[in-house]
Amino acid sequence: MCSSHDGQGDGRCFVNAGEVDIVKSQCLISFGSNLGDRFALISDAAKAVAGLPKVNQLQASRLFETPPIGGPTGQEPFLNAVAAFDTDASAREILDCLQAIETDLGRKRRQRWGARAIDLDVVLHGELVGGGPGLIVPHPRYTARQFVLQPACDVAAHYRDPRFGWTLQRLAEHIDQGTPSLALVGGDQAIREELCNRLVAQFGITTFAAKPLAEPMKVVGNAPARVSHGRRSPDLEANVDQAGVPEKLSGEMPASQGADVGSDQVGSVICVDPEQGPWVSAFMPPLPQLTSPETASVNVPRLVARMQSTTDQTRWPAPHQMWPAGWRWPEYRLEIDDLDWAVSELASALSSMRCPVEAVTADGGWW
Ligand code: A4P
Ligand code: MG
Repeated sequence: MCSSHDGQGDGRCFVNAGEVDIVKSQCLISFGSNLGDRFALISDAAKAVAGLPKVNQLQASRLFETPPIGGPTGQEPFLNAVAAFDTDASAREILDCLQAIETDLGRKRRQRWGARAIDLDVVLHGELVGGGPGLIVPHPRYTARQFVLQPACDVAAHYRDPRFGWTLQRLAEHIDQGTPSLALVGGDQAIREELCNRLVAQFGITTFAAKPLAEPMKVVGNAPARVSHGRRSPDLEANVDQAGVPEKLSGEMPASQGADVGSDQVGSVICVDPEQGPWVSAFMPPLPQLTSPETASVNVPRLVARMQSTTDQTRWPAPHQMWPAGWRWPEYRLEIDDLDWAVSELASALSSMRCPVEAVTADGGWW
């Protein structure tokens, strides 16, 4: 999509404008509306974004109708779409512009995840993993949302998530396979168990508790592996579950980049009845090699839900805290400051992996 002579293959390109090299990023934004004249609102929003001075070559997806996921009951269906464009504006500048457009179009913020005239989010911005106060990029929830991923496949199927490197096409297909499922990682074991207990009690979701392991483990590449000071290869092929599947674990990063995890963070292989429906584990099961057909198995979590506590001072944790180097499995970022909210968000994430997404236009020319 970048028109420069000097594409970097990483979502950025450099355009030589006389003396100065301007870095252009590939940006993906999402549109949602489920209040008022949805079609007029969403097309006015797309026109306004396309008219911004630093937005180049905007391409819109088809428009899709989708049932509301999460939030108060009784909401109308959404119209959803995405747009991809090149820009030399920062993600912060784009968000500021999107919020100004939302305000111009009459958005009132009454209730989180409540019905809204127009919602404009920054999904991806080049290689950015970060943001600042009030800005999180990549968007923390998009990896679970077919109402973002399906439209994204129209115009940005080849974009890659900078955290784990998968294309959006692969991510959309991955979410659609197997069974909606999440493996909780990070935070305290007690909180992960508490979230699972509440998911069972409130939503009847199948959950798996962690079994303590006999020996300390660390995460290497995207999988738990024995802690060792020796050569890496035997460790990378170790299976953490003695009674488990003889699946080779993948190890794409040097062991030194593995994230240390407590022995309560990894557990045994998941064994789900294919009819059982969505599940959540309070631990990280061993993951198959990324190229293995086993990635589609019902026993493999679709996403790793990384739990994150925030404070007023650090609403925005440093990116390395959220996404330590070495992870190669798609992630979902979950704030756990409010456990009630976190439980409903997990249930919504599972629903949004399979929410029906119906195209209502033949192409992206609706605006
Ligand atoms: N913010 C942080 N990062 C970003 C980002 N990357 N892009 C902050 C946009 N905003 C970001 O957003 C809340 C705060 O998020 C803002 O202050 C902004 O600085 P908001 O738009 O004021 O409120 P919201 O949209 O209700 O909250 P939130 O948490 O952004 O909700 P989501 O994730 O956008 O989900 N079901 C269907 N079918 N279709 C939908 O489009 N959307 C939602 C809302 C729920 N269910 C849906 C849909
Ligand atoms: Mg929003």
